[in-house]
Amino acid sequence: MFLNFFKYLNKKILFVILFITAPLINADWFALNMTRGITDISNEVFELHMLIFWICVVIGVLVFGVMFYSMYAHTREKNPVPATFDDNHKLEIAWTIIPFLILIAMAVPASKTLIKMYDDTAGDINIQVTGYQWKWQYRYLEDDVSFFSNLATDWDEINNLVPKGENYLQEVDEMVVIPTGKKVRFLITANDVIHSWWMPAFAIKQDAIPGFVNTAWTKVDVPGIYRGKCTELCGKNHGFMPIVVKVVEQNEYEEWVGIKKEEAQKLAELTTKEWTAEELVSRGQSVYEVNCVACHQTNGQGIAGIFPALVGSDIVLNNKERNIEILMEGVQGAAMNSFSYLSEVEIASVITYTRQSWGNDEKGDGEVVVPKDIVDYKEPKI
Ligand code: HEC
Ligand SMILES: [Cu+2]
Repeated sequence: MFLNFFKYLNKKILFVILFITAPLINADWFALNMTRGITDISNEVFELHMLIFWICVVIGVLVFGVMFYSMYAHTREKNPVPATFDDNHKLEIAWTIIPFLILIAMAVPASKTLIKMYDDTAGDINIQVTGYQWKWQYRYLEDDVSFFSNLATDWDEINNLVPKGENYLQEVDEMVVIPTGKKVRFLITANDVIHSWWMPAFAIKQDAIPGFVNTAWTKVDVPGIYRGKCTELCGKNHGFMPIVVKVVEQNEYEEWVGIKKEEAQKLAELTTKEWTAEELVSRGQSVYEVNCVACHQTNGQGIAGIFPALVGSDIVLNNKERNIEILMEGVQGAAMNSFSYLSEVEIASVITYTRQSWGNDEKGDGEVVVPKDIVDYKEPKI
């Protein structure tokens, strides 16, 4: 049967096979391989990967070689009288011992590297990484700096309305910044479902699991911007929570930390300040005029059947929690988008403005929403 196959392998068929495989020969096979990364560990991982790959290739060639040779050399035509021996102890011992030795030979270097990777002792810098649906939060434990890192790709690119940019789905509004030459330890966890923090250039891929803290570490010597993504299917926007790490020199890092601390300070001042209702209303009015009038109209009446009136709306009158939630999350499937990109002060003041204007203050509970309420809303609910 096997030989029959060759009999029919005439020139025409050969040509067809060549035609089909030619594009494969052209393909850039090296682009399919694992990348080398830029840290010592990632290089070790790459070397291990190649070592084991070649061991597999050699075993594959030997085993399939023996198999195909046997099929070819011992057909019934060539060997009408089959051999009658059954076992061969020497051979059996050999094919037990040799694979065992091969496994040991692979396990020793692999374990050495794994032990290095799983070193969970404190780093010079320790960053808590928390996965959210669908963004990452980073807390620099020593410096009390903390921020969310959101996808920065324009939704028009995602919806194919404009051409896609160079770092399509690989760009964020705030990068994680780390210095060169320092051991950075990541403490990886999640707030809602399981995510996974993957940074191929550092050979880090660690599950982010609610209630657990997994660790990973790196020491990078080459400044640059490195990109990764969430690699645990975590819901609708799983493909929209990239990871971007910017590695800079120590002095640049210190400068960045300084700016971050200052920002936090300013925000804390604004959010902890005692706001009066009047201050919020007057700020809120300008926020409303910029962001809301297009739909809800200057007089808060909306447009019947399309945009609901905020005047007399039960949510605006009596439901502070839902009011905040609508502004922060938007309404799925409706023109009401999330305004969470506004500052805490802007969101609180625009809500207060709608609750205090157009006679709403007399009909409803008239409760004021202060920036602190928005900060509390954003804080992870544990
Ligand atoms: C592009 C149009 C649009 C803009 C801009 C817009 N909204 Fe809305 N808004 C809507 C629509 C549509 C709904 C109804 C959503 C639903 O429940 O289906 C809505 C609902 C609401 C509700 C809930 C009302 C109720 O009774 O259900 C509030 C509160 C609200 N918007 C406040 C705001 C504020 C404050 C702004 C400005 C920061 C704003 N909206 C900007 C379209 C818009
Ligand atoms: Cu995720």
